[in-house]
Amino acid sequence: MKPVVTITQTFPDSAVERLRQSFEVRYNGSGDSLTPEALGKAAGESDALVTYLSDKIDQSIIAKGERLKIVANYGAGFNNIDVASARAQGVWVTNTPGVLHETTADLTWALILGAARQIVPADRYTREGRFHGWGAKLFLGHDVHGKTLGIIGCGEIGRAVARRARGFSMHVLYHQRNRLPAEDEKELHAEWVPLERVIREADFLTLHVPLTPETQYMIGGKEIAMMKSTAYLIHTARGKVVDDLALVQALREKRIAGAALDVFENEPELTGGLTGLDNCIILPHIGSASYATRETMAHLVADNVIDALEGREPRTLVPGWKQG
Ligand code: 8YV
Repeated sequence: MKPVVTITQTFPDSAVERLRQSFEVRYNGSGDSLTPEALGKAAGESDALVTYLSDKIDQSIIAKGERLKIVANYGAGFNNIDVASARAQGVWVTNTPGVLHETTADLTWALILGAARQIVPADRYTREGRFHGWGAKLFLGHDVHGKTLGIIGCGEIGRAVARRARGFSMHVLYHQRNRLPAEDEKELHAEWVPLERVIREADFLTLHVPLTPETQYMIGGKEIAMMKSTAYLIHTARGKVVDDLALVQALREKRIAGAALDVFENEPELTGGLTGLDNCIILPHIGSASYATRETMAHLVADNVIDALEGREPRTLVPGWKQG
């Protein structure tokens, strides 16, 4: 009997086919996530689960995985998985580091530029036939070049965002708990500052921390109140890092210039009031969504599954799996 691999959501064909060569693949290509019941059943019947950020792999699901060897997450973030429970049961947990940071940094920059220059409302205005001639005050925005970019979380994605800032002659401030080595700061032209300073001084404040108990609601009403009134909040990390209700309130009262969000607090549900704001761009969590990157991510997931099911340690175990 071939080992069973369940893929819980849509996945690139080439990676599905690759897994089918050696395993029995149960593939949910419907576009809808599995229900918790279906997920539990799949855990009980599979040797490997390929999961997504929308699959909550908690202790109750892991406990059903009697023959489960690996939960291979299709994404760099893995806050959807109870890693401690998996580890306690000897189930590997992997993610996809090293392959999506440049693509997510590109999207972050699309949001920085899009927010500053009102790309979305200006497009809407034009296509609605409201453009009747050039206007000196039409869609005035803020410059990006020469401004201060504030980065919270300077891992792979934060660093890729910082590197791009050089092309815009920006001053880059960053904050994270562990300061980067001096040579990295030098290469990135980035200056470490305390959290409060990065929030207060940024013209564009961009978030790149993972979601953990420490980072949940790291940006709430108090922090937003510290931001410049001309600043933008750019968010491509995990929804719950920001208190969306506080953000909606601040945007409504125009206490900051705007926001651009690829993620929301209760994804895919939109926080009340968000859609009525014209100073906010909202995207459906597409940070890593380029053809090439999603393909590369999928093959890294497949590598991990193949490693685990052939008895080798998977190549990209999540941080913390080994340390416990
Ligand atoms: C993934 C992401 O596509 O990698 C991440 O952490 O947020 C996205 O790029 C998403 O997690 C799908 O599971």
